[in-house]
Parts: sequence; C-alpha cells; structure tokens
Amino acid sequence: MSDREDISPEERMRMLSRRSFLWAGVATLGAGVVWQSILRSPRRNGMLAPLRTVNELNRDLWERLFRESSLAPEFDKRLAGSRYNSNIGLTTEMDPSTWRLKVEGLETGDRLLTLADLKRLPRVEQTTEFKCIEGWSQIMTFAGARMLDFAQRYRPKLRSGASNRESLQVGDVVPYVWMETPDGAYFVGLDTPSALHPQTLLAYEMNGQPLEVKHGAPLRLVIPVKYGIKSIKRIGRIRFTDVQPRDYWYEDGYDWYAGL
Ligand SMILES: Nc1nc2c(c(=O)[nH]1)N[C@H]1C(S)=C(S)[C@@H](COP(=O)(O)O)O[C@H]1N2
Ligand SMILES: [Mo]
Repeated sequence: MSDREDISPEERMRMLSRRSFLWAGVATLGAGVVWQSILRSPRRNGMLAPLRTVNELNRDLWERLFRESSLAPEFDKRLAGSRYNSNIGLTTEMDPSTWRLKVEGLETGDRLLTLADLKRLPRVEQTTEFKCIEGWSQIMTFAGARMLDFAQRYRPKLRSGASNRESLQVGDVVPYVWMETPDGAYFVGLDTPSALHPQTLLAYEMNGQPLEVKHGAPLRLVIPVKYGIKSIKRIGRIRFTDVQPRDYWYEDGYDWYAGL
C-alpha cells in the first residue's frame, strides 16, 4: 500500500480500520490456537498442565508475600456464629476416649498423644473469619493450643545444618507439615511458616462449647491465614516432613498454597 497524496482522510481511516480489523482477527485466531493447545495438554494434579504452571508461579508469589507477622483480623466473639460444610473423613464412629494423635517427624521419633496432652498446652481463644473457597465466610470462635506452642513442646525435625536452639526457630524446621484424618480419607499439606503461624490452632472447642463431631471433634485445625479447605477436621496424624506432602483438594485441581 503506497502513501498516495490523493486519498481522502475518510478513505485513509477506512483503510486503517480494515487493517486493524485484520490484525484483531489474527490475534483472536492466535489466542484460539494457544487456548486449543492448552485444552489438549495433559493434567497435572487435577489441572491442565500449563494452567498448573501458572498456578505454581502464583503460589511462589504468595509465599514470598507471606509475612509471619501479618495477622488475620480478629473479631468480638459476640459476632461469632456457626456454619457447617463437608464431612470427608468424618463418617466412621469416633470414640474420643480411645482417640490418639500420632505425631511423626519429631527430633525424638514418633509420639502418640491424648487430648489431655494437648489440653496441657496453653489454651488460646480466638475469633476469626473462616473463609470457604466456595464463596461463604463465617466468623467463629475457636479455642485450643497454638501449633507454635505444640511445636515448642514436641520439637519437629530441623532442616539439615540447622542447630537446636532453646527457643524454636520456625525457619529451622523442615519445610512442610502434613495432617490426615484417622481413616486417611482427608489430608492437607501445609508450608511450615503457615502451619506454625501464631494464629494457627489445634482446636478442641468452638463458640465456647466442646467441638461437635461434625466440626471435627475431638481435635481440628483452624488456620485463618488459609482458605477453609486447609482447616482439617478430626486430625489423626501430624507429620513434619522434608517433602511436599499430598493434599486432598490440590489433587483435585485446587491451589496447594490456598493462602488468603
Ligand atoms: N476432615 C475434613 N476436614 C475438612 C473438610 C472435610 O470435608 N473433611 N472440609 C473442609 C472445608 S472445605 C471447610 S469449608 C471446613 C468447614 O468446616 P466447618 O464444617 O466446621 O464449617 O472444613 C474443612 N475441613
Ligand atoms: Mo470449604
């Protein structure tokens, strides 16, 4: 196309818009081709592989933004209510008197703890907003032991090279924590800085009452810096580990980190 002097401004405009229309078409086609190839790609942990790659970049970003000192907002406990969601891993009979918490990945080997052992740790009550990935949220009050106090009492394995100090250094602990229900049907993987965040509780009370079965009796996790999927009900096992643990919803295509 030569730049002729005798084209009217109107004709020039029409040519320009025809040209941009063409480019818009090419771009749309290109995006379509890219999208088709994404749709044809294999799945990785329940998500199309290229989308999972972007999801993991996003997770790295969240992890870097996470600050141990940043706290989830707390509320007046008169605002607390209750809401129930799903019950994976809660369907078998539960006798709290025979329930034991298996703890693995400690410096001194494995332990079997009773609810009384957990109640000997300082009792912390906390009113936070529980956020489910399905879109609802609910302010609830929980009481129990801080995971941080738990780890201070039952010392987890340290990363290689880290030295044992009087007060636990979260950065020295192995990078992951895994929890599962006694029947193994529900399980969550956590990064250690979130698992040992000062607001992360091993809760045995909710809204001033002993935890009900449907809310995870005798012991559940409450981790306000994560979406509700990570707040596992009815914990049977806690493991401190070097390898990224399995996670129920991650394997179904959700975000592993699930941070708020
Ligand atoms: N064992 C177990 N824990 C679980 C779940 C589950 O199905 N089984 N659901 C999770 C989800 S998606 C949410 S939103 C919360 C709901 O907790 P609530 O029923 O006490 O409100 O528990 C989480 N912990
Ligand atoms: Mo949820």
